[in-house]
Amino acid sequence: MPPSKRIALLGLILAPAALAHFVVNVPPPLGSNIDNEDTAPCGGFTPSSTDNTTDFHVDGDAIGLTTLHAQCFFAYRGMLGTSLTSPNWTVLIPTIEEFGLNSFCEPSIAVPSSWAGSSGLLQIIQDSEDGIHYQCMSVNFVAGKGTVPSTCTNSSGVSAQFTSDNTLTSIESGSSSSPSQTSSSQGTSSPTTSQPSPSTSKGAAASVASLEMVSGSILAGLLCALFNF
Ligand SMILES: [Cu+2]
Repeated sequence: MPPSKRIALLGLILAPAALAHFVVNVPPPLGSNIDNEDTAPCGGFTPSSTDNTTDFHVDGDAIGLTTLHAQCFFAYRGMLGTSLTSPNWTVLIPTIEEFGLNSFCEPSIAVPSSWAGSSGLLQIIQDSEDGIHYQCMSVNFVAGKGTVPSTCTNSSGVSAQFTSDNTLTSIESGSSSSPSQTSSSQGTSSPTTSQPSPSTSKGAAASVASLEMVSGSILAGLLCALFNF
């Protein structure tokens, strides 16, 4: 392919994808930068006193994001405090496999009730075809159950299921340095939160997803080509 044509094609395809691999919308993230999104644990951002800190209800609150991958895995974790020196993450729900682009809402993610009254961090890790991406949110944990904001939605064609993913499992076990860490939310225990609830027809979602995975693979290849210029 001639270089000029290749660049034009890149421009077309990269226009929507240059923003990020995924962006958390609710609660607001520490920050989002595609260039650093593969930097653990928070995509290159560090919590600070000037962060936009929002209340997060321990008995269940919403986490909404936008994904630019047609298929990926998500891990949801949280911790008390904001020091990333030796973070003690707790896995909040089993790994989710998500299909479909754009908005994905987990309406009711719970954290240990003992966290109410403390500040902390939430983290989402995305395992997608072009790598592992991180976002964190600075929150105040508060008692009770939150309501789902109108900005936390599922785009049409989005579906999700609990699953396991070796990459995310190894990240989770690697950072759980303390064996005394509560493991109630790991693996086999049934989640205390509601199931991911996108209510779409699986057949339609699957065929759309497979098409988009093809275009996604092409995109990933072109991204690599771009950065090798
Ligand atoms: Cu990506």
